Amino acid sequence: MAQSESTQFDLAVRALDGFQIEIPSWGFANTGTRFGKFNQAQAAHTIEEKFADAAQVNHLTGVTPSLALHVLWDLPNGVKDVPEVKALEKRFGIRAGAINPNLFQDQQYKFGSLCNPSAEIRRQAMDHMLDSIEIGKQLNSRDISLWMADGSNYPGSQSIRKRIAWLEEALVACHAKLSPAQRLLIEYKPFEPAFYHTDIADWGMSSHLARLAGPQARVLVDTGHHYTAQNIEQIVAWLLHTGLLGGFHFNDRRYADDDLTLGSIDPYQVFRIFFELHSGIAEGLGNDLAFMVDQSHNLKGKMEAMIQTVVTAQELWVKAALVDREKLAAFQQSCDIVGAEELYRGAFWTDVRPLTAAWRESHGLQADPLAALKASGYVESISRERAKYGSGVTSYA
Ligand code: RM4
Ligand code: MN
Ligand code: MN
Repeated sequence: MAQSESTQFDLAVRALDGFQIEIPSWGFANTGTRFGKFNQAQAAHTIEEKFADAAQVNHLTGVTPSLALHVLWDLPNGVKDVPEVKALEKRFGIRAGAINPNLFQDQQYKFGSLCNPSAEIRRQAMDHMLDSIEIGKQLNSRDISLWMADGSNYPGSQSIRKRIAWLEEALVACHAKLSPAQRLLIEYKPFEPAFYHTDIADWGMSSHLARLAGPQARVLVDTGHHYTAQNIEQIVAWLLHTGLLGGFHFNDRRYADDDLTLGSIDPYQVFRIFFELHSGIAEGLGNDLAFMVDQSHNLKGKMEAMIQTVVTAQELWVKAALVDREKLAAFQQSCDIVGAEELYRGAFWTDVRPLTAAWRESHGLQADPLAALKASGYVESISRERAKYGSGVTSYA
């Protein structure tokens, strides 16, 4: 029997009330591919502008109260920039989110950071990690989100095992500096910018490092950091089961780390991941997950892309919440394949947009955040204001 409308609305409310998403500062900046960037008039150039844009997204969606920061791009003077960030938090009503150390842009990291054969460069990378941990402490931000570009391009050119040992040593030392409220999230990526081997290439390596580093370390799953056809929901299920799942960088991909907006290529995959999360959370697992966005809006308008992402995430989150897990368990137990599959994909095919719109209205928000953005004139106004920057862009963000 199909669910009644009121059952669906109750499930949607419960799901959406508990669902918040962190957005990244670099999603508002001019970013691009290794071939180039297409500048946008609306792009944010300063941390103040990034906070302003994040506040606008939160104003329109009501579910993005924090902004992930990249140390080099947002706090170029390290801890000295903390007071400015604190002032912005207050002014815009947006919290500083995960702190992302940057161990990939400086020239000395050509052959790696925490895995560099040079002890001196490893120490510099470690100093940056320690600064990042201190920034996190001062901003009361829970997560240090570590992604490294470390790896090698040619077989035989580096000792894979020596680099494992250097990394283990570094992460144990980082963990020892965390406050009890902090966590270390370890992100993996199979390739790029290194093309032969990446030092943390998959969730097995991240899991090992997290376990070894200590109890406050967890794995970060960036949905774009998988090979084509990899079963990401299975990885998520394993990480929930082992208690090692720390959070996500959401985006979508077609070929590699494309950083497209969430659900734009394969919404069913996001649904399948979300279903695993709902069922894990219902069983008391993964209650402290960080849901973050990591996208690069090279062609799409930045504000529009961010709002689309949040709205899509909410829609897929509700769809996954609609799966009747008790019924599904019964189908699974009796090995009724078609029964189980029809129930599962039935939820995916439900049009939940009226439910998400009703939830927004019941929370004093506009039913359609994208239309509300258009009507607000915000994009035109920041584009005019930011015309003063011209078209020169020097760094990735
Ligand atoms: C990486 C990874 C990191 C992000 C950088 C900019 O591919 O996804 O999380 O900080 O890109
Ligand atoms: Mn990422
Ligand atoms: Mn990435």
